[in-house]
Amino acid sequence: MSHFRSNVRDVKFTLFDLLGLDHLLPADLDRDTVEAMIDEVDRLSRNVLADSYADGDRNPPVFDPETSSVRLPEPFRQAFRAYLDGGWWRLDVPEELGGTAAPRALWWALMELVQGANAPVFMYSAGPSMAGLLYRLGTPEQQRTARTMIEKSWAATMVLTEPEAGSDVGAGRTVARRQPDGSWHIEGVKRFITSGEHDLAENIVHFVLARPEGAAAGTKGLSMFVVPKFLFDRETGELLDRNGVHATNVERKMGIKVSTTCELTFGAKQPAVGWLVGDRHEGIAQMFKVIEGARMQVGVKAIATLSTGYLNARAYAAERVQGSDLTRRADPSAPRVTIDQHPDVRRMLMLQKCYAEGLRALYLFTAAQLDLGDPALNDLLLPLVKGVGSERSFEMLTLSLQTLGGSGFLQDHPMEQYLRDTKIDTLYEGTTGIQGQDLFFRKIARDRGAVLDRLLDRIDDPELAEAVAEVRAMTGMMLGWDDDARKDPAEVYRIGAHTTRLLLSLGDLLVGWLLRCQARLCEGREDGFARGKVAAAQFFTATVLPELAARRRIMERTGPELMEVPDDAF
Ligand code: ST9
Ligand code: FAD
Repeated sequence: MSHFRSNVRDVKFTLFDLLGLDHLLPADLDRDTVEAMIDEVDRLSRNVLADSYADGDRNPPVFDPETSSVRLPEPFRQAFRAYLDGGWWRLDVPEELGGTAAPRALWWALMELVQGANAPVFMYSAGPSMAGLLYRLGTPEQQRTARTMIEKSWAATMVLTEPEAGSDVGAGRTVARRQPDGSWHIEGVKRFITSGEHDLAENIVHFVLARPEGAAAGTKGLSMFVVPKFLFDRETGELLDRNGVHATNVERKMGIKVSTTCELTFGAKQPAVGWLVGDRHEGIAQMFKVIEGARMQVGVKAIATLSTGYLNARAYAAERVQGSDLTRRADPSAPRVTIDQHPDVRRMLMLQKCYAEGLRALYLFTAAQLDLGDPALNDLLLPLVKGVGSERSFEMLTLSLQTLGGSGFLQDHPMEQYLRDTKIDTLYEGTTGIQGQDLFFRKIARDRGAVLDRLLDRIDDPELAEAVAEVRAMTGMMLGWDDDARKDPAEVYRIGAHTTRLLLSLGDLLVGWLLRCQARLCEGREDGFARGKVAAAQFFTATVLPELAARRRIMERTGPELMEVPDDAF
């Protein structure tokens, strides 16, 4: 039995009934075709992709420091190959490179299924998407390289982090020295690079941030280079010499063990030759095009795992018999019931359902903004998909495990691996702390809340009026502190103490809103799916949204105390 339990019905309901995907399809795609695509990716995910999920955890890749090479386990290789052969990556690639035009919402819906089954398959298969980016940003010669990457199924990485430059990417020390032939030599050590070394493709193209000699400090002085593992003939794509970038370590991790996380050393033994992307020094802006995609990917990964975690918990709770009905708790002769009859278990299940389905609606709504031509709203929502998606999914997966009691702690069930594999989602691609700052300083304060107001104005549900008012009060307060900080810089600490709280609160409001929109579409229907939508919206409105008032009061009472606590008092 596959560990992966998908919720295709909810995916289709959200895409078509909630978001009206029918109206966003290109001429050559109709609803039947899209539904068939979802069904096919679902089949692939539940079977071939899910089959190697546990094996990749128990038998992780083996690193040979002598040759700086990595061997991946065979079952995972099969899953990866099956995914690549399916050609689904074409939906994320420009048509000029053999791609297929498709709505972003459909792409991410399909990638929810892939990632719920085996997220590292998707992570290793970033090559075509990165080739697409190189095609859009690159020189004509780099556009040819992009074609080669696709034709030869080369892999790709995003290379930012260094030992002293994690959240603070601008602290990076890796340097780039220009060569007379127009190429660059990269020197430095990068850390934590996903898919930095493996044997799934004949070549790996690293997209690297490095600082040209003499360039400014900070992120604005960084440029983006493509640095291949093997040099190649730019006309034919034929592999030439090994380039001077080598994996010098592969980390041992808590989860996503089959995904290699590498230290990459550039230019230690021989030059690591690279080319400036687009022949323009716009590295951080170029890399953020990748980061935006990867933040979406990470949020969807977490939400996908919560969904399968919840569905596994629900199935277990419907079968596990323990205890009697609460009304007969003092009667030892009362019949034993399945645990899903206990109010406390129902509380856990309903909360998981609310977040799993509400966050699915949130990421699909976010993706659909690109299809609808509203990139500013997509920008505002991205830190929520990544930050709230990962935090709430991890939190809710602890309830999925809890639902199984002691059995949840065992490797007989996927829950413990889900939890270990999902923890990373609150960390990489910008920690939750960074997402909160991105949301407030970049996405709200810069336009004085204009895009946020536009979104909040759409929430015209009277049942949510109070929750909307709480969020408006929170952002109003923080914008006020932002103004005050112009005179007294220390006022910004008050903002910094609440950016994560705002992130989670706005996330809860949007989850509540989307659940209620779904429920409205189901009113009057008697089937279980529809009743579930109505029940979820009621439960979330009644039990989660009232917390926003307390959070707003906490903010109001914030003074400078936290920063005044002496360091040795912690
Ligand atoms: C990582 C990978 O963790 C983990 C998972 C890998 C999975 C597989 C890999 C491949 C998957 C790929 C799939 C999709 C592929 C798609 C490809 C193609 C489409 N939005 O505020 P400032 C820019 S990787 C847009 O002053 P600081 C902007 O240009 C490691 N742009 O920042 C801005 O200039 P301006 C991930 C943004 O104080 C400039 O940056 N590491 C945004 O200098 C400077 O901005 C991290 O994520 C934005 N939201 O630096 C680092 N924000 O203002 C986290 C900034 O003029 N740290 N820019 O427009 C941060 O994000 C920091 O806040 C910082 C601060 C570095 C930006
Ligand atoms: P730090 O930046 O040291 O953060 C530590 C804590 O301090 C966090 O809680 C953070 O929120 C907080 N913090 C830091 N700065 C601030 C601030 N200014 N304000 C408030 N709080 C702050 N990187 C790549 O380039 N490519 C990859 O492919 C890649 N893959 C990864 C895979 C794995 C498994 C891991 C673990 C990491 C990967 N990373 C990758 C790196 C990842 O993006 C960083 O780990 C992440 O950005 C955080 O940096 P850090 O670990 O140095 O933590």
